[in-house]
Amino acid sequence: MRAVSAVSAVLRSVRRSLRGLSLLLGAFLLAVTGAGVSAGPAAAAGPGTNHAADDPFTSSRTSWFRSDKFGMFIHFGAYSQYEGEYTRADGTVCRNAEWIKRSCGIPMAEYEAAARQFNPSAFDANAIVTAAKNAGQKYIVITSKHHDGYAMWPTKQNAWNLRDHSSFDPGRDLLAELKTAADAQGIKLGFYYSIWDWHDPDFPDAATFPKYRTRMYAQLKELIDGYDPALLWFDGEWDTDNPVNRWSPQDGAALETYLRGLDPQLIINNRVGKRRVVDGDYGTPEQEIPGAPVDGQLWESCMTLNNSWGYAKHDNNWKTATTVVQNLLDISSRSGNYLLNVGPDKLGRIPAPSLNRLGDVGRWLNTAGQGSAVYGTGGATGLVADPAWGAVARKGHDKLYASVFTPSWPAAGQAVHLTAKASFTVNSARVLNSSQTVTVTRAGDGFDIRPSGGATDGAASVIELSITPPSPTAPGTGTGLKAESFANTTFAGTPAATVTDPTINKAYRFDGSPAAAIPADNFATRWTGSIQPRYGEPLTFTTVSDDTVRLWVNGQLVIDNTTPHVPQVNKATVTGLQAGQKYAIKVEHTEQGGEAHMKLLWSSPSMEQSVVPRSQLYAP
Ligand code: FHN
Repeated sequence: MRAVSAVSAVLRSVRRSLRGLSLLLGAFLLAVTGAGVSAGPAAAAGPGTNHAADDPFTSSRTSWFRSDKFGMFIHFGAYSQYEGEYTRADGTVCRNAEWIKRSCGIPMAEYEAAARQFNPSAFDANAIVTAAKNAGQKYIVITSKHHDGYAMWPTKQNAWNLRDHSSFDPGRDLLAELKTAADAQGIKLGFYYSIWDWHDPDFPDAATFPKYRTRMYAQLKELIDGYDPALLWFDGEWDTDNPVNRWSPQDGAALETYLRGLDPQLIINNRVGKRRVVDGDYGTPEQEIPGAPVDGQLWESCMTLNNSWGYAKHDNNWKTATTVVQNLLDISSRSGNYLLNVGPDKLGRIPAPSLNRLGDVGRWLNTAGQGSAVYGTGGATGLVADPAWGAVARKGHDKLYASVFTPSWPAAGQAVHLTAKASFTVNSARVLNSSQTVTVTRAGDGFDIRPSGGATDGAASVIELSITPPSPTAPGTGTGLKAESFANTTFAGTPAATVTDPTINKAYRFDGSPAAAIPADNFATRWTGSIQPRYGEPLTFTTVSDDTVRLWVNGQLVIDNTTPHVPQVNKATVTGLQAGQKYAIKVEHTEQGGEAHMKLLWSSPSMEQSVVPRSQLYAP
């Protein structure tokens, strides 16, 4: 083992033992205080288990992900050997990338023979990480195993992998090289892993699927133990056939619990389950950009640079750097992440058109602090309307970054209008990368922003606004709400458990419940007490619930979803609440069978969505 990897292996084993200690500590504190700590969920299960480890919107565990914003997706595998083109026996040419085996009907034996020739000898981990870094991409997610089942690391679970079934140097470990290079350059590394597996003989049959699942767990443990990924990006979770995909919400819940038991710091996407708001830590819109922050979940938009995920030599339909910059600004302004893909060729080289565009994007981000409009930003869509002329992101307490997309830059003497959705003042404004002046005047429902000069860039020009936004009252001294849980769904009789709940953030899933004495089905919880807003603004409450939820605020029933449902989001906005005052709140949740979830989040023009924090909740 090379010295570097020996050191990193030692560091990983130290990290693993610390994980074990934190889990023991967490379990101990949970037993003593009932409040629990975000040591991450032990791989516990059964009645009394709440699988929600923390609030992904605010936890230290997800802090890097929420701040880094921009990542590189890499689709690279045995399919890359074809470079997107396959000539059938009848001479017709079939084109696809990572789906080429399926889409072009390549017999498995032939596909395996082609994989034997796979030799990504030119794969240069340092160059790839440098390309990501130069593009301003702060994390990398590479396919460790796509739908074809071919593992890009020396897995011990089968011989269908880059070490045992290729022409690649058996002394090399491509994922280890990437991990070393990423660590050296301060880039987080994550792995894509497809649940759906076209190659594993045990996948298709219900009787043998458990054997596949066991191998899958073992492979994921290999990846975590061997490479210490910061993130796992699952895929191939959807209902499909050929082969039939038996992956279920229960499978997703069990896998998520298993993985968080291995590494409580791991970030996991929602395709670990069935791509729902209750699965994993974040949603994964693909080839699209949501028009607003996603309710109830962090999110990351993944996109190709051309039209193919894997390398396809015929596909030269490249997005321009301008499009990429504007996508990134739109996504950041809506509190999302952007995972932009490259598909290395069969030798492992990122195509030049990809590198050129990524380099242009990086230059834009590195110019005159324009990256401030992306990194570490949150959505401003509470304070201002999302403008048609570009995107507005908020950074910290007093900065808005208004990025005007070049076609909308105002003509001489003209202005762009910014619609305010809350009361704030603009104290100063400057155009980054320019000495021109900017005048900001109140106008109608907001502000007119009038620059004195021209656009600074072909993609977007950034106007930094220094503002005085509404200020919050000091954090409260709350410790949570009174939670009375019943071993029935009608709140009848004496509660089986009564505690002070610091937050309403429950992922009971299929096996858990509010207390060990309460079975996993047919239970209810009523939370009562008072809530203390920190802003005197319209307050939007978001619930994520399964099976039913009712929410009263200040005596008003504002959410009333008593039709038993699968995980569902409900929202209600309450006006007239004063900052610092306490208002009665009551939440009723019932679980009638199957899965159970109950999460209460809030947001306001000045406050991005998060689980309502303990400090603002008071028991009666
Ligand atoms: O089928 C895959 C596809 O090949 C690619 O990996 C994308 C990337 O998100 N995911 C699936 C399609 O949704």
